[in-house]
This record gives sequence, structure tokens and C-alpha cells, in this order.
Amino acid sequence: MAAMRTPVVLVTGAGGEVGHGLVGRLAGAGHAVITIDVAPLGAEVSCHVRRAFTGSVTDRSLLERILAEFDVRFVFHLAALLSTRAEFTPVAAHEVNVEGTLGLLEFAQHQGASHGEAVTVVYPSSIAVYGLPDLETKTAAGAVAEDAWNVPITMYGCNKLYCELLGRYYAKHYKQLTTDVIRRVDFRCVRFPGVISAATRPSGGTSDYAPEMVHAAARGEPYDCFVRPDTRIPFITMPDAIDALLALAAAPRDRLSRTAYNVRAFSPTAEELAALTVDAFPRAVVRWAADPKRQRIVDSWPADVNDDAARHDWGFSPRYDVRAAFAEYLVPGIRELYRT
Ligand code: AKB
Repeated sequence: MAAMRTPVVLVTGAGGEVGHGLVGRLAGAGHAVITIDVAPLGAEVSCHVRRAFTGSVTDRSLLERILAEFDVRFVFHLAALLSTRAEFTPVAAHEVNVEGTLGLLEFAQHQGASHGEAVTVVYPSSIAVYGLPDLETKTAAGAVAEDAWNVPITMYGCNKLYCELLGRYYAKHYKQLTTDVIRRVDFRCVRFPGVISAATRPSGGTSDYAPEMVHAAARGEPYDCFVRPDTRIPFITMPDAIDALLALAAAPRDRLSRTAYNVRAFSPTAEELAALTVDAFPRAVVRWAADPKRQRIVDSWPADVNDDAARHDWGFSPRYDVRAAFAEYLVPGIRELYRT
């Protein structure tokens, strides 16, 4: 059966912010890409896709259908409800973020058993897996390493941390009491900070005050920032985030010393982001209207993360620091987005 199937890369949540850029990069590198998303893909993504399935990653029958028809070697599992939305619908978040990931891991194991090779599952986790108890501790902790402060306070953070451990189980301990099992899942995870995209509008993350601020300025609209000016967390641009996913996917397995890796590019305060926004859009208006409940979430995330392991193991090296991010990526890209 494997001989009849087409070798492909599966991207779930392909219509989201990361998928919007990743699918084109994969197709451009010569991969045949198939996708799952709950909504039909926009033309700018679907033009790169061999086959787009509209449905949920929780639909086991859909995964069975893909298993029968395709020879999947890589899975980029992007489908998720982000932190803000997950707080309003925690059960739905668990179903998509956790049940969906469990189904994908089982799918990858069965795929690997059918074609006899490992299936690399690349999973975007988040700084939401961290939980700093107060601002004094957050400031003292500085750049947090992967295994510290893993006590998230959001449903999204709990989902992401559990799925990191679930992926590690499938890769290293799956059915460990069974004598003849061959583990076929090669699980690899990047813990993203706030991701800032010029090509898509922010989609409900608690870190999205950063892109929302710049997008509002480009639209000529005032922006009421829901965090304090002194709020500091790490960020990365979308191009560097996608480069990180592709670099981790391509890394030789024996170079990887861990399953989940921190990455970051810059760690500005909201006030510093506002100043860069006004520099680029002199008529921009950023007002400070902290939402205590969303502020509490962001205050539990680290001021910065230590990404030494990613740099050492698989050569992570972001192109954009904060000034280059604005000058060379965000401002020209967002101007273009609103010009069309
Ligand atoms: C969010 O803000 O929810 C996400 C994240 C930090 O993972 N961008």
C-alpha cells in the first residue's frame, strides 16, 4: 500500500498565521504539501497545496483517510486555539490542542509503521508553558531555560506543556511494555515567543499587542494597548519563526539533545515597541489601557528565554533584531498589506 501512496508533508492549521508562510516555503523547496484546516484555505495558500482537507484534526476518520491515501514523512502540527480564545473555551481548547495532538501522534505512529520510516512531527509550543509567580520573580529570573518555571496559568499553556510531554512519550517511551513495538514518531518542538507577522492580521494571542499595535498604526487607527508600558516578553518575526521550524525539521536526529527548544529574537517592553511604531508611523496613536486579566497572563510569561540549546544543537540564528524587524520586515510588509 505504501508504494501506491504519494510522499507528502502534512501541515495542520495551514490557514493560520504560521501556516500562511510555512506552506509556501515547503512547496518552494519542492515538497508536496497536503493540509488540514477547519476553514477552506485562502488562494494565497491553497495555490501551494497538493490536496487541502477542510476538517478538524480531531476527526479520526479524516486522519484514517489521509493514512490510506498518502505517504506522510513530515507533519507540521500548527492547528491550535491560542491563549486568549482558549481561556474563554477551555474544553474546546483541550479538545483541539490536546485530543487533536494525540490523534496526530497516533496517526504518525501508524504512518511510520505502514512505510517503515520515522515520521518527523514538528510542533510549535509556546512561552505560555512558563508560569512566573510575580513580577519580582520574573525580573530576577531573566532569560529562562527550557526546564524552569514550567507551571503555566492558562489552559493554552497547560495544553502546550502536556503536548510537549506527549510527543516526547511517543518518541521515546510509546507502549514501552510491549515487546515488539517500533517507535516511529520523531517528535521535535519549538517553543515560540510572541510571533509578529507582517503578512497576516493578529489572531487572538495574548502576545498580540505587539503586532496589533503596528497593524493599527498602518491602518491609521489609534490602538488601546491591553498591557502596561513596562511589560516585557520575548518575540520573534514570522520569517525567523518559520526558518526555525524548517531548521529543526531538517536537523540530524543525533544532533538533538532535547525535544523542546526555546527560540527568541528580541525582548522589548511594550513602550519600546510603541516608540518604534511611532518612529515608523509618526501619526500613530498608542493609548495605554491595561486589561488586568490579560496583563496577569503576560506577567506570568518570562521577560526573556534562553535559546542556547537551539543555537548549539541545530544552528538557530534569527535574522532580525528588533530594529531590523521594524525597518526591514514589519513596516514595509504591513504597509504593503494595507495598500492592497
Ligand atoms: C499567544 O499569544 O497566545 C501566542 C503565544 C505566546 O503562544 N502567540
